[in-house]
Amino acid sequence: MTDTIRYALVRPLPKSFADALQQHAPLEPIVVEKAHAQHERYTELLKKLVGKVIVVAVDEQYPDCCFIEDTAIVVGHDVIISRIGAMSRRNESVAVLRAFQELQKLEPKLKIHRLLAPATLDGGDVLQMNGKVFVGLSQRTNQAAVDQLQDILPGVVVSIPVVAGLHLKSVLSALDAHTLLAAEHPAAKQMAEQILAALPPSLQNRCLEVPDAAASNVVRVGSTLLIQAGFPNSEAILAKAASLRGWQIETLDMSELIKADGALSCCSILI
Ligand code: CIR
Repeated sequence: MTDTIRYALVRPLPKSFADALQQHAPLEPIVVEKAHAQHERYTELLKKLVGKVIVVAVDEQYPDCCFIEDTAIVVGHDVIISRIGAMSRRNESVAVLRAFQELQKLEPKLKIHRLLAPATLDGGDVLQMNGKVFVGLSQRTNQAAVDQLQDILPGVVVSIPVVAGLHLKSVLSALDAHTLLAAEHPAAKQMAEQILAALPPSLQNRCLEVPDAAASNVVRVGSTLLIQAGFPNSEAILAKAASLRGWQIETLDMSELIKADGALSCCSILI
């Protein structure tokens, strides 16, 4: 997460969203209209907070295409188009590559790279914090992707085995350069310790825990912190952390996207 975000890429939620991949069937089925409204509110909020929101056209063949975070990562001026781990999602990145090629006309410093087979990587496994790029080795992201990223971004990539959740950021995110936010869960704690140990040393480095896994993934745009609605105990902790830093909180109800394992960060790429 950076402090000055100039662009956000989003992709609308398709009508086929009920067929999105799910690790476990939810108790209640996805209500697509509600999911659509939740995603719209997320997009409208980004439009208020970010200079320019680029909307990549929806593609009904890809029920998961609204989870655009998985298709690319941006580190400084380097854009890395990923090769998504799930076969049914792999070609979602084609339209995102085109959007970045268009953006490159406005921002010629952007350099576009592509991960190549056998690498697979989902952007949800990539956590950027204080100059480091942590890459979760998960069911979706493999060592070949880490190796290719190390060549593209020398000296900053650190791999972390994902021991819980779909992605590294299913149970973790960066609140600020020194504060990692993690779910109160032994596996999240284990991954958080490895991340803290690899950060540039500082007495300020710490981990803030929240009781709900869904609330551990937040998005910060400048001084606004986007958090999940519906988790009051976690919200109280996040509200205090935000107020200490002089930030405002915006709560977003993403209940229907959570049913398809979507976290808050997964619905945008912030540049
Ligand atoms: C999937 O299984 O790929 C989607 N249903 C969820 C992807 C969520 N992505 C993310 O949090 N970055």
